[in-house]
Amino acid sequence: MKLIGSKPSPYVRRLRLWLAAEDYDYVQLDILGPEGREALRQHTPAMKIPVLIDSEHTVYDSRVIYEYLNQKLKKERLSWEQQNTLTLIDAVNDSFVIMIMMDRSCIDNSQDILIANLQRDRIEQTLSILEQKCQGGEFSQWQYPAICLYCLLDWIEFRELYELGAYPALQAFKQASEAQPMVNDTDPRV
Ligand SMILES: N[C@@H](CCC(=O)N[C@@H](CS)C(=O)NCC(=O)O)C(=O)O
Repeated sequence: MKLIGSKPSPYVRRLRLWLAAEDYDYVQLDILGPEGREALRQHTPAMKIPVLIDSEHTVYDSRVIYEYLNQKLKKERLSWEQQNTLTLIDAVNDSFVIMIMMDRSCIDNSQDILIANLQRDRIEQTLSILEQKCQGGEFSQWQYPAICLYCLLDWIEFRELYELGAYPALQAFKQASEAQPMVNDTDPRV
């Protein structure tokens, strides 16, 4: 079994943390460099990481890879509420990716323009709900939703995307999660 990813990607890191106790090969690419793009093209027309290759199956998208592996490894069962939480985490993560891509394309993402306003609205709404869920104990077990949340929060800090001072429960959760397996080994700063 082979996971294709990159070190900074929070979508890849979540799977690496969730698979901390499993035996598999990890292939790291620079997806914006010419060699990495060529390698990625061999595995997915969507040109996004992560990609999982497991004998005859090639699986795209972290959520689908999680479902595929969870069915295979029978690690945990998520409630519909937890599935919704995953959707919220993905939504805010995707919004931050759009903001970064605007910035890298020399589009000022602090402007009052539709694409930036939509992302800011989603980020504000979603982080508030995640703060409430965290206060309510929804991330007390180190299951996939907690792992995804940790990867999002640490990536926000790493990329200096947002000031999380208004979300004390999320900050405390992030700090407490730093002792979990593979967190140090997958730190994008190292
Ligand atoms: N929904 C996808 C999102 C994956 C994603 O956006 N990955 C980024 C890296 S963090 C990527 O590959 N971006 C390349 C691109 O957008 O061209 C998932 O959960 O796997």
